[in-house]
Amino acid sequence: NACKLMAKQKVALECLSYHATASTDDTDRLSCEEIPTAEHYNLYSFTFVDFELSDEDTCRATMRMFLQCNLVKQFQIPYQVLCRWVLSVKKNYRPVKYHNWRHALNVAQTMFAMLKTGKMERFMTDLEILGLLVACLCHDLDHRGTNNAFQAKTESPLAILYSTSTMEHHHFDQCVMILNSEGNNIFQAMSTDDYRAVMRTVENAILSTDLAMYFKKKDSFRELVDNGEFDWQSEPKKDLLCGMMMTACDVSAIAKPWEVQHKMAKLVADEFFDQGDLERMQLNQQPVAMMDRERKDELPQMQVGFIDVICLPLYKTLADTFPWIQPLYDGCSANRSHWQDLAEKV
Ligand code: 5BB
Ligand code: ZN
Repeated sequence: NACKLMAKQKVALECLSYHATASTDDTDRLSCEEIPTAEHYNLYSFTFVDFELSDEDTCRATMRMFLQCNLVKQFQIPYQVLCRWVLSVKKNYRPVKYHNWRHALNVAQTMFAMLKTGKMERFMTDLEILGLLVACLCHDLDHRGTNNAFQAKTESPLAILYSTSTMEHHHFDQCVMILNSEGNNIFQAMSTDDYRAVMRTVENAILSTDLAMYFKKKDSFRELVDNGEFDWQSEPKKDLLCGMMMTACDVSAIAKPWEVQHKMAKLVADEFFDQGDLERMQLNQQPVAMMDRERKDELPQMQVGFIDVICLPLYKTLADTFPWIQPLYDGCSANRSHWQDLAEKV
């Protein structure tokens, strides 16, 4: 209909006016550099932290994950194209407080650690591993620091275009847009069948990062695990597993060592508070507690709620079938007692 077309035009104009892909200079520089080892960046560990890495190092660490999974050889990804793609993805994150490029890198690194150290790569084909890493790096592209509810309330062009999972559909669109940009298609050497399959994996994985999707699917995942499922190969089961892994990686800041979790939670809170300010100013609305900077004191209690309702149950279910990812459960559980202590002080 006409309204949808106009929204599409508006979104398209926004995209076009934005300089989307990496420069030749940056691409040449990254492609000439030596890539330090996975151990150098602590990539195999669930305690990986990005704080000390330079922007260049975040790109080199990303390159290392693709090399370490042998994806460059396996899918004949031209090295220069991979470099340009990584830089383009980084460039299409906005400098918001939490949902920025560093968050994307952290999510991808947790996926890498789950696959390798968590020994979950045995359940995945190489094509699925490639799709999952790409999805993690792209899953919050062009995030504006505001959530789906905000898009709906402000009737943003994106919300008119996609009434549900608004931002997640946009993140996937941005991912496709980068891949379709000159010199950025890391999937260019693949057969049509592989191309279709990897895009399916990427789309399912990115759309699964809508927390609403997680709530819709978590019970059927728990049921499979309770029935002792060990064969994850059928398409619906694989999609479900990939979706749960994406959520586990997306919220994995909650399982980091306490000092790191404390800092990350402050970034999450600051981004929420900025949205709360926008709601006050633009919509003349009282924000919910989570977005109200006058209610900072309730943050520890909210983190305990977040851990109890979402994180611990998810990590528990996963660790019940995939015991090597227990460190995520343990890290999260340790942070719960820290937040609980702080909550009792107020
Ligand atoms: C989460 C679900 N939401 C729809 C309502 C609020 N809850 S919550 O009560 O579990 C909650 C989660 C409340 C406060 C929170 O952070 C305060 C700093 C959080 C929280 N969410 N805490 C975190 O450390 C992290 Br990580 C997150 C995830 C934030 C991204 C959520 C992305 C959703 C996109 C639609
Ligand atoms: Zn995310």
